[in-house]
Amino acid sequence: KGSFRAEYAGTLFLIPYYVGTYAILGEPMPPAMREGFIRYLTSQQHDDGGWGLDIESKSYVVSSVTNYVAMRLMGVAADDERLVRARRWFLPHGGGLAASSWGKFLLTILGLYEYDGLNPLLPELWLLPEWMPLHPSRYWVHCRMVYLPMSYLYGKRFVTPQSPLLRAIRDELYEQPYEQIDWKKARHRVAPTDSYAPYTRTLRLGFDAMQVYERGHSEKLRAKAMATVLDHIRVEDESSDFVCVGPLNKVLDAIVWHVEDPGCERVKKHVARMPEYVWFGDDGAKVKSYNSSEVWDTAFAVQAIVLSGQTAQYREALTGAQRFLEAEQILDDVPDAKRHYRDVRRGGWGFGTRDQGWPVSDCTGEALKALVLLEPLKLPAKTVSRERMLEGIDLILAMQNPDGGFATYERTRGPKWLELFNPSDFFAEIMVEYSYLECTSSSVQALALLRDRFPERHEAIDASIARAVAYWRREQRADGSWEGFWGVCFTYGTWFVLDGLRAAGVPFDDPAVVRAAEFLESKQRPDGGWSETIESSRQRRYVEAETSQTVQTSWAILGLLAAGRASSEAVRRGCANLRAKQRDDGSWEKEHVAGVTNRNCAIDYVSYWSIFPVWALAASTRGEG
Ligand code: LAN
Repeated sequence: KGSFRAEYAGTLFLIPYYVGTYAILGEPMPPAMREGFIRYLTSQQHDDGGWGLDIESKSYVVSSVTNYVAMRLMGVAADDERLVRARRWFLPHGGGLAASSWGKFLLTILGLYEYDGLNPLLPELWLLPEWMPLHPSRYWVHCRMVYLPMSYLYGKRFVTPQSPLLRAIRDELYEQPYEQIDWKKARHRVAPTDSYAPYTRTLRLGFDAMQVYERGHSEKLRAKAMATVLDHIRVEDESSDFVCVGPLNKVLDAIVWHVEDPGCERVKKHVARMPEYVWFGDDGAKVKSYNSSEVWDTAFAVQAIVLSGQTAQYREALTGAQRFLEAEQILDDVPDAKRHYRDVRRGGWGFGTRDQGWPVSDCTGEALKALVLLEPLKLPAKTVSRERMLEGIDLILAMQNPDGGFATYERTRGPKWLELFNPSDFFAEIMVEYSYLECTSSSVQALALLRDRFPERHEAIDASIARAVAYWRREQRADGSWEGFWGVCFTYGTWFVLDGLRAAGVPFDDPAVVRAAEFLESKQRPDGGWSETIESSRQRRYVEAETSQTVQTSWAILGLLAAGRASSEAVRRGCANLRAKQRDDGSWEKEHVAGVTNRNCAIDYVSYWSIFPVWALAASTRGEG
């Protein structure tokens, strides 16, 4: 393909959904996957017997109970030492009754928990008038697309036929006999370990009201809602070639079609693309939180290599990268887009591959940047035409929020207070799109880079950049930093915004830039490195790891370069730190995860340990960023 392909993993709550889906569909799991999942889960089990939400978190009831079920479904015996230890941890923590909601849902469709113990997930929400903030079309796509098939399965009260194995597992998940459980009491119950974003009173009241509705709901309305939901599922599946926006809605959609028509063509198409989400590594197999990270990784790798000046040596790799990026631009729109609440997608790039079909503002920006950087090399590969570049620019321009920032997939469609209804337990800020500092930076950088080519867009681009700069100024914190959302954390955010400000032409002596550079310098450690862990994102304050971290050190250097401090002592010492840590084969050791999602869940971008130190060293040698 020509892409840079790297591991992309980190979460520990997705394997059970995969294993459970194979079981529900009655599809045999590929043996290598089964063996790999077991090996990986074994390596990730904590000493206390539990599993974390992700590879850097303490034990969560949700992951412990559902990974336990996954191990059982894959053939591990209940008296296996690993599973005995797991039960010893999760039973006193409440077992299935205290798992967070996405875990309870999986247990329910497997027949290991009762619908009476779930809060309602009403398909009828889709029939609300569209102007209402609670209408699901206003939610963030990841939230919207997960609850879409969940509401269908809830509406059907779907439970997979029970087997002796499932019956046995059921009795292993609770301290009390299954028949004696008071399900209604478990509805709002979540273990403190799992409750990063606790249910608000508003949400509990909302759920209780929906419960009342559910008792007397009209079957006619339900049927209409189910048909609407199914139609949105169909369009998501077809317009993403059955890849879907993420792994969870992909497998849930597969189950929906199985319920509609077991063994039908759509189920087969889903199953055929399930392995795409699985990464096979030395430590076993894991479910990635995206089908691929190739556009993102490739765009970054290109920028690092081109800056290093070693373009002759890596001509072949760069040619492949150009071919790949050209081929991955999305060139069509979703049919009947408006009716399915889809924006224009033509001209954009997604995070992974084109067929997934969901452009992201910053992925579009980084892909355009990389392609522009490659142009002078005159590589023997196709590149995007002027018209297609303009489509990319227009897509970015159309994605800007009224506050001047850029969100991920769509402009913000709902009010912030919808967050009061966040039912996910372990994610914060999941309900609607927000403006993100980082997405804004990549978007602005692409606009600035391409401005001169498109006189017909000068006015629009200049206005857009000015609004973005105003947004960044408002978001700067008192200590001079910016808080990142998709990477760990203040280092990530500060680097991105400084790069964006430079692209926007804000001078180095601008007070915002000076304060940010001083912030970064103040956080440099005695060994010349920088350090942050995901606790920064979780606790929303700067938390350092025990040692300097290669990726944060690289970002801090890049930030300082973007602030005009190429010849500073801080940059010199930072680079010395990176050089000292480079291994003989040229690589850097992997350390703490550098990526995060929704403030709480670690996302492991493994390419970052090769891309960013090279980028930082290359840029500092040239005095750039
Ligand atoms: C991603 C991965 C890429 C990421 C960047 C492009 C890096 C970012 O700048 C914008 C947001 C985006 C596209 C993003 C959004 C949230 C995702 C999809 C993730 C962090 C990967 C996993 C996360 C998802 C919500 C995790 C929860 C799992 C589900 C199955 C819903």
